[in-house]
Amino acid sequence: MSIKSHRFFNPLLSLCASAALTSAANAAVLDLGSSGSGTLGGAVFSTTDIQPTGTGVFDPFLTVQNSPWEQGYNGTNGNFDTKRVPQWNHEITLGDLRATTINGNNYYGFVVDINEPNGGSKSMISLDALQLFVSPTIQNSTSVDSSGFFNGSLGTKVFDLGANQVRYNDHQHGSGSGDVNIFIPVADFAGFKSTDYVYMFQRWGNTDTTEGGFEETAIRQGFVPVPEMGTLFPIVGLMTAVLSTHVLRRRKMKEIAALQFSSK
Ligand SMILES: [Ca+2]
Ligand SMILES: [Ca+2]
Ligand SMILES: [Ca+2]
Repeated sequence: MSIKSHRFFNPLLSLCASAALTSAANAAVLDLGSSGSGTLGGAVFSTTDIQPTGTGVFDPFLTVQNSPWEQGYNGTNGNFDTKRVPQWNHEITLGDLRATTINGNNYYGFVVDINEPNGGSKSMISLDALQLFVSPTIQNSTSVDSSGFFNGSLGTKVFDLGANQVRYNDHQHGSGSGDVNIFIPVADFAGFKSTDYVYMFQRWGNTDTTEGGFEETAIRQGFVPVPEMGTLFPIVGLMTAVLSTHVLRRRKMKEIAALQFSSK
């Protein structure tokens, strides 16, 4: 899959530089370090330490934990290494997701609270598989390959990290705040209904082992796109409206950038 830098992140080139991108013949590794960002297969990954909701409550729909590696998806059958079923590991629907606009592109955002031991080599963790499926019906599969890796279907696959990996160095303290944002293009979900179920499968720890507490994933609350002022004022003040839209968009992008890359 292709790797490309994202213009949205240009103001933080120093951060991007810390996210080392290496590419092999069939796989790419996005190393976020403890503060970085990048794009893999159309998905944007970035580090964060902000709370994923305005209320400060972390509300995961996917919880996995095992060592030295772990996998699971947000079903309610307790398959694989899922934990705290069903309260914090359960189905979600497409209508539950919230869109975030980054550099003019719309993404559905997720935030992962990683819980690895701080310090030493154990703070490293790798995301070695990430797949998203959409289905009008509840799905359940425990199909695995010879390595024990899930290889089943949970409906229509709309995103697959493939052989690529994301690495992260967990320097956050405990649980309850985000570590890594995952932004999946909204376009990947085109044609599905808001009532359709969305399944996210994750496998961690095959490159950098998993230890410590849960890896928990929640829906990232989105940002309301700035409306076209011209549609609000169709006749009067058209030029003013265009200028206002430009100013508002720049302001919104600054807000997003500040939230995404708030200092640790
Ligand atoms: Ca954490
Ligand atoms: Ca680790
Ligand atoms: Ca862990």
